[in-house]
Amino acid sequence: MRTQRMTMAQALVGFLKNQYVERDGREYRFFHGAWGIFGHGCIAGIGQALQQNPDFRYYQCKNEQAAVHIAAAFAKAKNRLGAFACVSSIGPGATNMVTGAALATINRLPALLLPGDIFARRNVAPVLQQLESEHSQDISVNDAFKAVSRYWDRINRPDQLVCSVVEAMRVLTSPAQTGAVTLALPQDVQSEAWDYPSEMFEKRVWRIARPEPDRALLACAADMIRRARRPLIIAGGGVLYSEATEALAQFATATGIPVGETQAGKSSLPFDNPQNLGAIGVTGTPGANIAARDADLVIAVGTRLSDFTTASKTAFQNPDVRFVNINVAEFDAFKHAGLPVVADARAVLEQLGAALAGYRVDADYASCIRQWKDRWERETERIFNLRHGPPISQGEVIGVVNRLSRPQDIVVCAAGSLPGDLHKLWRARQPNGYHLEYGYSCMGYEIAGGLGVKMADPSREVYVMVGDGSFLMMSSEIATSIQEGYKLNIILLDNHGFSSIGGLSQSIGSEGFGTDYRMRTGSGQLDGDYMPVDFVKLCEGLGARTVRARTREDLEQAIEAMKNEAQTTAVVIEVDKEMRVPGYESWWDVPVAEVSEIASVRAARAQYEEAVKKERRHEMAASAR
Ligand SMILES: Cc1ncc(C[n+]2csc(CCOP(=O)(O)OP(=O)(O)O)c2C)c(N)n1
Ligand SMILES: [Mg+2]
Repeated sequence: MRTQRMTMAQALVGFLKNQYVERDGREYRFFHGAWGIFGHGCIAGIGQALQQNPDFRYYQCKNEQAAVHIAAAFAKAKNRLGAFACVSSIGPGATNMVTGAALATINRLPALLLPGDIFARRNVAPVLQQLESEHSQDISVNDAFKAVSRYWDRINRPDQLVCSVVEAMRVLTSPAQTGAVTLALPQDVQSEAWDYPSEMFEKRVWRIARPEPDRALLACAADMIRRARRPLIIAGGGVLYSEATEALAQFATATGIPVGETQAGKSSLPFDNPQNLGAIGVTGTPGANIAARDADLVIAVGTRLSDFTTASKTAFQNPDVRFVNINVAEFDAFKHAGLPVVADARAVLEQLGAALAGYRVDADYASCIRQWKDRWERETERIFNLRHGPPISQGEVIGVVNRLSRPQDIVVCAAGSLPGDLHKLWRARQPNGYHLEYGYSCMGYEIAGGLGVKMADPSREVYVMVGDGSFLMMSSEIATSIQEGYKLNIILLDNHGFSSIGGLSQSIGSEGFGTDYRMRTGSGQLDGDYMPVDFVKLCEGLGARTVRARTREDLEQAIEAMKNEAQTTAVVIEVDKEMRVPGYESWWDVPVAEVSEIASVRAARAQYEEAVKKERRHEMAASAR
């Protein structure tokens, strides 16, 4: 066996840079480099290995959490055919990545995390930043990644690496299993040399399969659809990851079955496709939610059926509703006691289309779909043209950004009130033109995520829409976007606090307590003036040319001007947080205090007790089939 004497870290980098994926006969380099921040726990190991491998580029993030967001966003924008590694020192650098790991795993996005770890040799313990444990020497802070990783290993000897890297690749490239993969790298072992087999550094191509559906299950699915009177498709992120958007459009057009899109699935169809009812669930359109309420068959494609999609299990009220779940992940396919068609979304939609030749929904349903769509277009126009303020309404800001962006451009967002409003209102025109991280809805993802999206396809302009709360949590990667020359267009909506949670607080009777950015006063409460934070200066300080807009006209001008900039720019606009986009035909389960001294809480509890009665136990429906 030919071997090469290398450190464990050198071998790891040597392996990663030779990994490729292939799908539909096209090959892609899998890793596009490593993000990270060096410290004593990695500088002499992975840091040194990156230094001597300039063809595996090192990118310097400003926060390790941001690194993982960049990686997850990049993978999402690449439909999971590309990824980054994320490197950290031991201790706080490592645990900063735990949030990002959870985000990647929950959103089913590949990210390889390489936190430094305490000495395997142990004799110098406790080392700086080590978590000591009295009952075991086999615990470090990196054990925290176990709960949030799809694969986890600690490389205690250099030869272990060979076995672990192939497992890591199996999981990262698996459409059903993918998520965060953590290889914890003890500081001493990173620098230890071993004679690695040379084959480890040869090009390796991981084929991403399109698993075919079981024939009997497919026939059963076709039969269930033929018998349905009010079928509805839910398009989840799996439609995009499988690149099944064309197949979905053909299937929906041929059958006349309408489509509701989840946050991850939005942009599966262009907004003006006649079958597209738009957003579904808690942040859905009235048409999609009425269709869900009455549906006798839900065809769930590539969705996890999260509570935002199922309206906390209240969305489907037809007593006879059944589910056909088309999903590459068995776990998701079995949800709601559905018919589990465990297969690739594109393969199933194509074959199901053929099996349903000649089938169409009845004229009555088709006419409902047209009316719902027309009404929603009118409602969107109303919200886009409120002419409220200043401060302007958030819906109007969305309208301006949407109208002035090109069809191929991408809006990026994650947390706050924007995701719900964007889900409803954003008119997506091309696949992946809508990028919402709503599996973890992680404040702080927006700017870092925007950078990952831009890197995945620099030809598309990226519009990052971010609330003041999210911005204050993590804006650091503005500096990185300037450093790397990837342009972001940032629209910062300042409403002096948390419109989303403030609204939620009102709805549970708590009157917005603790959700405004106000000064503490003599009353002992946060009930003073708004905090004097200057977001224009903050953006400028990080290197982004920034303007303040007050009116709709200011905003239009600012966005037009952004188009002529080569580097990251920002516009800061105050929005009226009370001028909310309403909810439509939906509900979300946030349990209200069962007892309280406050009357408004008691009133909210009474309403809650009524609403919660609508929750259904779909998983129990199997016996009725
Ligand atoms: C890391 C993190 N912490 C807390 C939350 C809970 N949360 C969701 S939205 C929100 C407020 C976001 O504020 P902002 O970005 O200003 O958006 P707005 O609600 O004002 O639209 C909070 C605290 C979260 N989603 N993520
Ligand atoms: Mg806010």
